[in-house]
This record gives sequence, C-alpha cells and structure tokens, in this order.
Amino acid sequence: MPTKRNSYSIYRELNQMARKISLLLSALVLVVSTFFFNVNPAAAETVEVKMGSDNGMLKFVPETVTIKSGDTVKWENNKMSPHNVVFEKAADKSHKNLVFSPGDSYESTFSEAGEYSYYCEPHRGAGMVGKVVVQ
Ligand SMILES: [Cu+2]
Repeated sequence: MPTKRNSYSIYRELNQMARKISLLLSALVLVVSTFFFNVNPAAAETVEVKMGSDNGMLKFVPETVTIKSGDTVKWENNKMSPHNVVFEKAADKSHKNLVFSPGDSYESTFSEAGEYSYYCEPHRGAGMVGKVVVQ
C-alpha cells in the first residue's frame, strides 16, 4: 500500500517541519527580547535608604541619594523608630504613617527631575532630614 505509506511519511515530515518552525520561533523571541532588554539601559532602579543609622543615630542613611528619573527610593526602618517620611513640597511622595518595626518600608517613585527635601516628623528637631536628587 504505497499511498498509505506516503501519506504517513508526509505527515511525519510536516510534523518535523512544524517542530523546527516552533523551535526557530522561540529562539527568535528569545533573541528579540534580549535585544530589547539590552537597548534599554534606563531600566528603573530602586535605591534604599535606612531610617536610623546602624549605630543608633537619628539619621537617614544616606542622607542624600541621587537617582534617575523613573527610579524608586525605598526607605527601610532600621533603628530608633518610629520614623516617617514627609516631603516639604511633594505631598504625594510622603509617607506620614509611622513605622515601628525594623524592616517596615515605604517606596516612592520619582519621575520628574529636581531636588526633593524631606524629614522624619518625630525627629526633625534632631536633624533627621534627607534629600532625593532626581536627574
Ligand atoms: Cu525618625
């Protein structure tokens, strides 16, 4: 029965071809996504600021961070709590609710260049102030 064998081998060939095409496609997707990842060096970053220094000072560490537009600042509670983060001129970036437990954190993302001064409400008088410089 030559016709039966022929249709079977055609089916097998098509099957193999489909497999090759799907392999090729997934390889292509990988290459294209790698390309996009590489040509986008402006991938947003998150910069951490400790609330309260390791040696128990009422400070933000570091006091000034310089970031790029689109980056995020994460304030993490460290020592001498409670703390909070209040911006002088950017209320939408403020986190007024106090943190008490080590490891508690806030995040704000900055999309516009400028200098953003902030302070910790309970410890402002003690000099617990900071600044975010967005380039
Ligand atoms: Cu504080």
